[in-house]
Amino acid sequence: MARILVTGVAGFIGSHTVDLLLAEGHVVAGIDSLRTGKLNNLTAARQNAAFTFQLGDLTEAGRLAALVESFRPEAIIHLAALVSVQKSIANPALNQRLNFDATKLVCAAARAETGVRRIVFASSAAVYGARQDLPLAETSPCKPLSPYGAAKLDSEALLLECAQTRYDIVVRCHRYFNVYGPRQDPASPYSGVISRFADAIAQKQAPIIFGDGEQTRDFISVFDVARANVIAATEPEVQNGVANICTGRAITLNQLLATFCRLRGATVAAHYHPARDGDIRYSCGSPFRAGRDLQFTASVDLNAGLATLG
Ligand code: UD2
Repeated sequence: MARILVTGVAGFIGSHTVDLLLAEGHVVAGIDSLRTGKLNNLTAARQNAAFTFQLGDLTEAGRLAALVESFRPEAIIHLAALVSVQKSIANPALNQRLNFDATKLVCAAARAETGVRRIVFASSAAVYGARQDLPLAETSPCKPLSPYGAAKLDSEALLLECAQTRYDIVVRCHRYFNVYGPRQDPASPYSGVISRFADAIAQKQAPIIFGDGEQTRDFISVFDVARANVIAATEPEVQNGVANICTGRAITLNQLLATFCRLRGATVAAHYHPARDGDIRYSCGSPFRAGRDLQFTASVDLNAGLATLG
């Protein structure tokens, strides 16, 4: 049993991570500003006496330090973020505060005397930019194309530097690929494509495909992502490092929609819109390093994962 602090706990990935931590018997404190997170995502967690929730913005002066001081976590899973490439372009200052300054505060709060021994950080495949050398390995050069990707890459560097030179802590940076699953909010045009397709099919509307639908993505279930987070935060042998959290398998959006239709017994034709500016054509990660470093392999196959959606 460990004491774990989760930032961004009411978000899509945060809430699944806390559910798994609690199921495994850990004691969890969570903080979320509810800027995009939702209290509803924590309905189950909040009924568990091993969970405490704090509403607040962790970048407010002193807030994170006070929480670490009072809760005394052994590990911090830092998921709080501005989770949108497009919003990071529209508002670089907000991106800097939520995606980089917050990481600095997590580093500072994890000084040795507070007892924090591990940090798990939500990085992103966005650090790679539009690379052609697929599957993407962690050794591929990183050329982020957005403030979001740049802040994630800078945060990784800061955390690893902290771990190597200043603090007695282990840092794991998780480069998530395209995460999907229950509780992903379909509300914005920039929400994850699987949540958008699921929502359109449920509303009996035509899903929108940007471009020709032949772009590929490596979709990973949020249940697998939560498991990777829990392993990285709690398994004793884990060492510093960066790893893709992906399946190693990619499909096109046209194949994705066809799979959806087959599973739902629906017949829907997509509306094809012009491709989005800056859209990456092909994306697929190598899962090798997560297997080697964390003994983590994605286990939810896409058909089974799509079936868990409402
Ligand atoms: C994902 C992440 C993003 C960043 C990036 C790094 C999500 C939601 N976003 O962006 O945070 O890490 O990867 O490369 O996981 N699309 C449609 N119809 C829709 C919505 C999307 O065709 O209604 C297309 C979209 O143009 C893109 C693909 O589906 O080609 C995936 O889009 P996305 O927004 O789910 O994720 P992505 O890969 O742009």
